[in-house]
Amino acid sequence: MTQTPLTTGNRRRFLQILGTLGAGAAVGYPALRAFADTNQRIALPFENGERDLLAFPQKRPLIVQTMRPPQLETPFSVFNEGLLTPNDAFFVRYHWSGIPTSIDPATYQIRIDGKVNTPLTFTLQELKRLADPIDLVAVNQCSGNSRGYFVPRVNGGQLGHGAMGNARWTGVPLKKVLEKAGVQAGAVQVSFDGLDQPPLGDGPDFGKALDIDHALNGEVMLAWGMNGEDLPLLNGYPVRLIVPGYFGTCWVKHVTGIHVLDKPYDGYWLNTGYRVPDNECECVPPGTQTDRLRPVGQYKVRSFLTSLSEGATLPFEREIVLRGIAFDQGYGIRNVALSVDGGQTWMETKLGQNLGKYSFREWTVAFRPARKGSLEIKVRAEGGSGEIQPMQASWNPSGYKRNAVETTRVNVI
Ligand SMILES: Nc1nc2c(c(=O)[nH]1)N[C@H]1C(S)=C(S)[C@@H](COP(=O)(O)O)O[C@H]1N2
Ligand SMILES: [Mo]
Repeated sequence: MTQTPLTTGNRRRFLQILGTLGAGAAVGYPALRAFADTNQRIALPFENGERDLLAFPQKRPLIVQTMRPPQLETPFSVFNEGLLTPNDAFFVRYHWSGIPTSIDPATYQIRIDGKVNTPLTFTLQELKRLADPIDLVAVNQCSGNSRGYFVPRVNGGQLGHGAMGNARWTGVPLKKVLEKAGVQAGAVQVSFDGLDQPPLGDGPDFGKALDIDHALNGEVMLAWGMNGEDLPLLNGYPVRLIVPGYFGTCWVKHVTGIHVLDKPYDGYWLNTGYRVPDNECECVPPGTQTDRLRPVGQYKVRSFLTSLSEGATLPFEREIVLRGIAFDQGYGIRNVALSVDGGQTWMETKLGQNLGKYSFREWTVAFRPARKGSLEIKVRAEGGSGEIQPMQASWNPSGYKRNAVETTRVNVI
């Protein structure tokens, strides 16, 4: 029986910092352990932003938001290393600590049932042979990415900008699987569930649904490959859903059940969690609430400076190349502008290689600081739909979908 490896490299180099992680034992999963080689800490640029860096199985040291369940954020410097986020640096988000710690690919199965002509069960091998595999580069971003920057502060994981990542996903279109089973007339949605469970069995299991047309659009995928390798366990091994342009919350990991529904799904995680104000700005006056909410849905256009961090120093009159990334919900980036005077004047940047409309797009621009002192660098992207990042951040009670122009303060000496 082959199993996915669950321990990180050479244990002797690592100090075991925690015994059991997750009450996983309650649902039959053994505990997952994290290791760290030093007491590494990192400071996110907002109040109470000090975090540990720990290495979980198959992961380099990542920013720990919570241990049980593992919620790990990518250190922002990783986004300056390349356009694809390495698997061992890719962020991790779970809702329940009952996560699988060992999965046997030989016995793993996906069941498709409900409003279909033929309910089917696929093994991993069968899924891989079902249709010609496709590759798609797409950003996975949590709707709570950057929540720590909300002012006034909101409840929930105080994330920096590292709850996102860009990868090349390999799999088959969900459409092919649905066609094989034969979707019947009257189908309205498709729901998905994965192997993870609430630890005591009494919380709402994590599940998500897509409208039938969305599920059949040929772009939504069941993926087993990530940047040319198997998915890491913590990113959904052996198969996860890829929903290009849509927030990570519906990218269900360790998919085992696909249910074609003749009425809208009524799961907690879709209908109660992950909602924003149902108005044009998806916002409310800071500190207020509203009952009129809708699902977080698709990304908004965003851009980041990755080559300099807050507080960096630049030599006076020496030309440097500034570099960063931008993405939107799948129209592709049209342009990225940069300001070094706090937003008064803007210069065009040069867009780099195009890995596809759902991918991070690189931008670069040469800059020679002509004045000593502090500088406010701002980046503003325009998506292919004409959507431009707002200068001012809006506010919503759950701290979702931040997409305002970000500012990096540096000093010229
Ligand atoms: N099975 C399962 N899938 C899940 C979740 C989960 O808790 N369980 N969390 C979702 C959320 S909210 C996000 S943001 C993404 C994160 O994907 P990652 O952990 O691979 O980065 O997974 C999604 N898929
Ligand atoms: Mo998320």
